[in-house]
Amino acid sequence: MKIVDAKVFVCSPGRNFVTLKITTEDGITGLGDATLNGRELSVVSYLEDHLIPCLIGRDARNIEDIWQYFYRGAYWRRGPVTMTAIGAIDTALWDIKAKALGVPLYQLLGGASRQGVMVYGHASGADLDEAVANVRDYAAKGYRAIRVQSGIPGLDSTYGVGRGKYFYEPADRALPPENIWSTRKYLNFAPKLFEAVREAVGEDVHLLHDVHHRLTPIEAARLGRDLEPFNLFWLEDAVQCELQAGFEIIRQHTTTPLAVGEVFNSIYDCQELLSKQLIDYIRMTVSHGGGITQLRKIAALADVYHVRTGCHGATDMSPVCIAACLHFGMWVPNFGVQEFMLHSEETREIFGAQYTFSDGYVHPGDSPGLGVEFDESSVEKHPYVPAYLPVNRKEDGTMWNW
Ligand code: KDG
Ligand code: MG
Repeated sequence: MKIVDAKVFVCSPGRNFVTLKITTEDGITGLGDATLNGRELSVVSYLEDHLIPCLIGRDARNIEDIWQYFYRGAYWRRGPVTMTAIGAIDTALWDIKAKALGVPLYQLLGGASRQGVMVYGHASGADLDEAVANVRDYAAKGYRAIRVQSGIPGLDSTYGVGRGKYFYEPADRALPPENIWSTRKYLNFAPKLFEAVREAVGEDVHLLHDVHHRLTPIEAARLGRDLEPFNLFWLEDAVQCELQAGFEIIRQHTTTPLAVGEVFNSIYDCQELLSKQLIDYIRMTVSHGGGITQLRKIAALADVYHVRTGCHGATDMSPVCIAACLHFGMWVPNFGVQEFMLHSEETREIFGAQYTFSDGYVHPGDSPGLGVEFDESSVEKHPYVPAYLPVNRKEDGTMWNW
């Protein structure tokens, strides 16, 4: 089953998406998401200039060998650009194989381990009252798990807080805007937010929170401890994750479960966190984590250490990546939760995805492959636009994490 064509499409139906389509000699096509928010064109070049010329003519059935060829074969390993490009090829090849065998992808991975994939929605608000109202709204819609973010009193704008009720974090179509951050204001406010949310929705709903890497380990330890009464499902990206030993400090002080990994791209990025049992959920996703081939190895390693999956699934991953995560989540034994947000209507028109939400769970559908139909003819209507997420500075102007 020779690969005869591989094309990269860039479109911007509200956000930029990079999509790889691979075609075999039998006319079977497979899709991969190659979107790397704010650095999209670097992956386009990596695919078009370096990988696709080496891909044409290979046997699409040899998914593992092709993964190893691109990973081991290049002198330069790892990194978000490389691994997103490899991930897109890998996902497209799994899509092709499942279509060739006439089964939904989760069947090929090992079959269904559950009836549906529990997802978490994003409830946020400009202030505490609006955030609480939106959490109630998500609970009423049937979400069993809800991520809660809120504007912080005294700070003008904070990344992670939605603009619009369901579609948050649109990248700005200009150079990156600058937000101002205060750890003191945040740490004083966050427990009040979760106290109000618990009071509003009770104990049954899982609550999650994303810190976007903004604390130091001892600050994160304090936050984890202060949030213990509100029984979080997870506290995400509490600190920047380059210094993995930092997590030991957090662990010494709190039983709040920790999630990390949306910016990881290699199994070596999480090996220490997993083997030392420093986290509870691994956030790596199919597109940035080197595809399904690497993610299933990471999940197997995580399982040994009681760590469960929680794939990144914000709206800067296209429906192709979300579908792949949902198939993965149907099968993976140590599944935790899947992030899930509504894509814009224009995005849903271009990427006809089969997955459906019901009662807090999403099912990927049962058509062969990923279950995503990509409408190439609409791509031209939505050309690429340079766009960036904000950067973060402390109140005195010092550059900070987000
Ligand atoms: O591109 C970055 C976003 O996907 C990210 O900031 C969203 O942190 C995020 C999340 O958990 O969804
Ligand atoms: Mg996050």
